[in-house]
Amino acid sequence: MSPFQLTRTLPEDATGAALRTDVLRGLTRTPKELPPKWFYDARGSELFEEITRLPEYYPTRAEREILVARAAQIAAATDARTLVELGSGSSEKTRYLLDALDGLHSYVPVDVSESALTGAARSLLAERPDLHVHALIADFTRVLALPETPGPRLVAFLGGTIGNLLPAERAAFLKSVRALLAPGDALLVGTDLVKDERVLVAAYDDAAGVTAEFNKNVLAVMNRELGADFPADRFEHVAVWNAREEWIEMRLRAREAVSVKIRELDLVVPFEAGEEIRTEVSAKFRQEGVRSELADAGMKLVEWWTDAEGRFALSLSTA
Ligand code: AVJ
Repeated sequence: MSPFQLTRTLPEDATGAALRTDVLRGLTRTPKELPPKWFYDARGSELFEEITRLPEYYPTRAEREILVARAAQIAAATDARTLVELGSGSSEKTRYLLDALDGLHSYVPVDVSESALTGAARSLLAERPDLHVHALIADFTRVLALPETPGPRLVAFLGGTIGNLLPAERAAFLKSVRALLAPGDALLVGTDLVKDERVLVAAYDDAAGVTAEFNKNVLAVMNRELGADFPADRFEHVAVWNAREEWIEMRLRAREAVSVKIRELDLVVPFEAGEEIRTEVSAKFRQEGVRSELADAGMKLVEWWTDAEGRFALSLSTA
């Protein structure tokens, strides 16, 4: 029997309540905005998987290249007995770490998606019946309580998802992660790097239109979950590089004036022609910025690895 435990730290209806709050707040303010986490229903997760295979979307491949090259070094440097993975999703790239960590006792995947957690755990336990998998249904941006598993711990936050947090949110998040670390524990973070604007924009506005469909999926989520009537064909996908903030912004732009009803919020949301909803910020980093953000949260950057083309970085830091 494989030891598998699932702990729910979110109430069953937390997702529904959070969606209502975020939509009410985000669509009644100026400019309009929505948090990117609402892309990821089953369809959105499928579209994201498709994005990771697009020729223009390099981050997934670049990060995989680094993990393949550095997994043994990460294992030697951390000696981790517990791997905690924040926003684990399908846990696909985690395999390289799991395979390299010889003395690993426990794997703690943390995700808001119960289906992603159980699916990933099932296939993992088929291969590694010795491993203790303690999955947490939790929002990684909230303060976490981790199960009692043997140290040292390695906390991994891969994929560049940290770039979805705004600077103040990132600072708070890194402090809460720091609070999870005991002496000897480590944090592994994946960050996409600042590069040529054309390369960045193409990664978020692919020729096949998959990212456009992914972006518009949030409208389908609101239509289904909140009884809204967003006409997806009257919105267009926009991806722009914000050079001052050094982040990519995805937006949905109303092609013409439109008024949207959101039944479950008892709300009518008017859009002027050309008005936009900012649906995602995806920050791009430089080594010095990452070092100083980690330092501000009480951590020390000890390794910085990039892919051969210098597009993406994995950084290892200690408490
Ligand atoms: C999964 C958050 C890292 O920001 O690049 C991909 C999501 N958005 N294409 C990213 C995403 C548009 C992705 N992260």
